[in-house]
Amino acid sequence: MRRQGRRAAGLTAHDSPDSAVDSGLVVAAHGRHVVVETPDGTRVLCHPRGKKSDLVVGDRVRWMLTGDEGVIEALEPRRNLLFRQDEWRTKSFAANLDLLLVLVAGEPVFSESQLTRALIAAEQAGITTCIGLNKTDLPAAALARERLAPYVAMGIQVIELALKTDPQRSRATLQPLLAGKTTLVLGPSGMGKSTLINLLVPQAAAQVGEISVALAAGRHTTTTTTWYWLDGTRQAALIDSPGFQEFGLRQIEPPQLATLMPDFAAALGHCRFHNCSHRHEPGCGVREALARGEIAESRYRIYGELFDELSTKRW
Ligand SMILES: Nc1nc2c(ncn2[C@@H]2O[C@H](COP(=O)(O)OP(=O)(O)O)[C@@H](O)[C@H]2O)c(=O)[nH]1
Ligand SMILES: [Mg+2]
Ligand SMILES: [Zn+2]
Repeated sequence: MRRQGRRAAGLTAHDSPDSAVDSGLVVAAHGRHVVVETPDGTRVLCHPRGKKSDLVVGDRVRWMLTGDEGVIEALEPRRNLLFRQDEWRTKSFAANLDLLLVLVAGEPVFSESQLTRALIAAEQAGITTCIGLNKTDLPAAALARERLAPYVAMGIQVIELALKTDPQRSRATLQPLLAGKTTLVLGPSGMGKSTLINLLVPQAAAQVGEISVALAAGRHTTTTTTWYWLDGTRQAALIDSPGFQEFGLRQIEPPQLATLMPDFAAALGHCRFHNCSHRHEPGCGVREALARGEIAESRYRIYGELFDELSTKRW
């Protein structure tokens, strides 16, 4: 009753006398169940005020304890948000990221289209990206390395990992990259995401268990985005997120596409037509770059597929 009175009076966190409204970090979210971690590391099950909830892992919130549980009072402005969007819905991965790490491998063969989609979404969201080539112990790594050459050339960091067969070297490669950052790990299944989490987060299983208890929805946790601290001082974190398949990019307008692909962006400004689609127009700087080998054929093919996909009518 007292809390309601204060809210009705329009008081904010700053003028509440006993700081009943606290800051917190969303470490798991499943529908209207949100696990919030306080600055001292306590985790509280919270529910958003109101019907609609669009909170995601990585969100900073203001929340208030009511009984054993909490109510989310406000969402702090997001630095960034990584999401995918198909014709029907938007799916958010996480917010306030420093790095997106996309895991790929030679076996199973990774989809370059999926990789490109993730990189484009991150570019649009203003998030730095890195590609982790895992399973470099396998012969198939040679071809994967070749397929990644265009990405190295366009300035994306590509690191080599053998998470299972050379965990020590892999950890030594990853640690400086991840230090002090919030990193989202994405990758098609089979690339080694779980191996990576288990290598870097010894308490991973326990942390997941704790969250599934808090969410009271154990059966859902494998499909839930999860936040893991990498160190006791809680400076570095990994976010494991499912849902890499069907990476829709409907948030992007077709003319914007080339500007979000660094190898294409470098060739822009040399086209005869200012609204060049880089598909068939004469005097196209992008296609000249393709002819000179500065843009890889695979990238040009993926660009064309994406351009068509984003150009079709939505319904
Ligand atoms: N040869 C090899 N296999 C690996 C490596 N890392 C992971 N694997 C294997 O690849 C399979 C998929 O790994 P997992 O971590 O479950 O992939 P996830 O589906 O991305 O979570 C498992 O059988 C792992 O043991 C590696 O560096 N080399
Ligand atoms: Mg897995
Ligand atoms: Zn052009």
